[in-house]
Amino acid sequence: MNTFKTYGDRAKSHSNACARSLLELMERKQTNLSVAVDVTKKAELLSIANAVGPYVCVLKTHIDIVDDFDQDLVEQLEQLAKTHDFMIFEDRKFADIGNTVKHQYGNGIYKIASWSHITNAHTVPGEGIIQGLKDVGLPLGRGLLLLAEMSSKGALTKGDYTTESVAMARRHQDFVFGFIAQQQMNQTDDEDFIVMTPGVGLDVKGDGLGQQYRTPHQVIVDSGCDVIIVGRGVYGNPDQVQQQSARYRDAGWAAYLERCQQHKA
Ligand code: S5P
Repeated sequence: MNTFKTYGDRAKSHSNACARSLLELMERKQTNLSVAVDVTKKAELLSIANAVGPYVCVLKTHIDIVDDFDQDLVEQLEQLAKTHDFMIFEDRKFADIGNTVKHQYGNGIYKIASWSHITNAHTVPGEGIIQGLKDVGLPLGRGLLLLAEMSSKGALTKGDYTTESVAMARRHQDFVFGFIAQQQMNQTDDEDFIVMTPGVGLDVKGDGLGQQYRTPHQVIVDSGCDVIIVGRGVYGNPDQVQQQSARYRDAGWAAYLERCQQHKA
């Protein structure tokens, strides 16, 4: 069992620069909400990013689903990240050999490494994927999350797969600062991986395509995760984006304060 530390305490002692920036931001802005903006039009993506900006620590993108992607979109997203004080996480889920992911991360139309503070990778190809991404991302001060567990029904990310993924992260802590997972992954008091958790919803339990939702309370208090990732729960109703982001921010932060309180008691 780990000694409990606040986001602020962790920011002070974390060895990974990207993790430090994120934890400082969460403490400063009092939010552990990441919004996943999975929309296909540039204008809509920018409008949602602007509306949720004040409430999030991280804005998560799937840049390859945007029909009218251009360089200006990236520049505007970077500007919004500065204005509202959030980090950008391109959810690219790299899954190839090291040499290929180097190009996918740094080159092509999207040049992800040039603008996305955080990205993520599957561990299925083995450790070379981390080294390849690290060659490109570390000199730019970027950070990587490994997909240790997925939220969807029937996911194969369990048992030895998850254990091995954590072991890989442990060997690359200068670049890998945490996981996409459904529970806390630290095994000793020295470890401080950040766990960002998708599959979060307050109103529904699933989406008919395998997604499974838990509440912010279940994720933060019961499972000890750090950041809630919410997509359709926030942007699903276009008239309520701001209200829903405030609602999820409040729920996520209340859950975090409850966890702090439990550990003080
Ligand atoms: O296991 C996972 C990992 C990820 S990154 N399950 C997920 O749902 N995600 C992503 O989180 C997914 O790609 C989507 O962008 C977001 C969840 O969206 P929602 O609309 O279901 O909240």
